[in-house]
Amino acid sequence: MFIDQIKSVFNEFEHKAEFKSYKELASGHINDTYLIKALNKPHFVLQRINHGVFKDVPGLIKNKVLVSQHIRHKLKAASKKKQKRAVLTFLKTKSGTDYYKDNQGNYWNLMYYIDKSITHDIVTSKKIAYQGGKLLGKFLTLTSDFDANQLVEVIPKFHDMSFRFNQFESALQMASIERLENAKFYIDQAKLLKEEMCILQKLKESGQIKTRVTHNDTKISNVLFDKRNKGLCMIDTDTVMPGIIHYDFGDAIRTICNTAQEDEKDLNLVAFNVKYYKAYRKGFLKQMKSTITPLELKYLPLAAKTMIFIMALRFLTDYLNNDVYYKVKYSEHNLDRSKNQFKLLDSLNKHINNL
Ligand code: GN1
Ligand code: MG
Repeated sequence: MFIDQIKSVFNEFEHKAEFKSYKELASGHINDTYLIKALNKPHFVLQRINHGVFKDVPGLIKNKVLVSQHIRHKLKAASKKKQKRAVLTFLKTKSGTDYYKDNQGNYWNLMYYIDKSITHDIVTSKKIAYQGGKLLGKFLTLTSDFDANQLVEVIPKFHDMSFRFNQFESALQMASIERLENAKFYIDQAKLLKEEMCILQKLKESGQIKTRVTHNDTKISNVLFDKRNKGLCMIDTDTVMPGIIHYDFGDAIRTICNTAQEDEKDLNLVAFNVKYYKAYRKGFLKQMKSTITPLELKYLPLAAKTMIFIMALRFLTDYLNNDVYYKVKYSEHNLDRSKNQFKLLDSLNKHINNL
């Protein structure tokens, strides 16, 4: 039974807790994540990392452990209690490693669950947006002196637009006639935007915008808040890698400013919320003001556009590839996600001169 498997994996890790129950936390599109309740607190979060998507899981886990240690060290002036709520704490296995590999070749990692925390899929107040921005700014500030050479590039070219266009163009060659037809309007849209959507990548490649340590999956559901909606901790650090701040700012805005869920089918509900953009930006810049360069600042609106677009393109590509990458719940799920992001882009365009 699956519960026995979960329990036995949990017991491979070094802790004194007694397993009580588990529940799947189903918000991610790639990994499997479970909340493990112990007889007594603390509770835990157990993750099975998708090794089809992530080719170097030990490298990925090393990245997140090192980055967490770095952040904890930077927070050493704070109380232990505060530290535990501000950064993820990973547990070691009984044999002293940071991950457990089971006999089917699956990789697992375990961390403490941060108690009395909540997440949001949609932003419902300026406060949440502001706090989210502040927390990302803090994450980037705290990791700004981390030696990026220590990090494995877990998915090479993850946010590289030409790479994503190459994947899209290969998918166009392979796709079924039916899917090509269903997606035609969006395929044409994507082609039209290519040049503009590659601007940030060119600035990165020419060195005009510098590379830093970035989180690379900053959607709002990857931010933990306390019950009063004060930002606590950035979670899901699987994709921590060198990047530019525009990846993180833009990817966050993609979900912060969407008035609906990422896969909402009723496109009338999808719009870009400018007030939340401004609140997020304000919180972000409060933390980043001493390190952000004028050029980085100038390109924040284009970052929002680019990261909404890159997700539209990736969902569309996966649809054309018959859903080989993201978990889907029904056959048009990826196309619906892509349409949603294109609608958001359209709505953002109406406000772009005011951001
Ligand atoms: C994936 O699995 P999850 O939900 O953490 C994806 C992100 C996307 C996100 C869209 C490794 O993240 O890039 O922004 O879905 N992660 C990977 O919701 O591809
Ligand atoms: Mg993720």
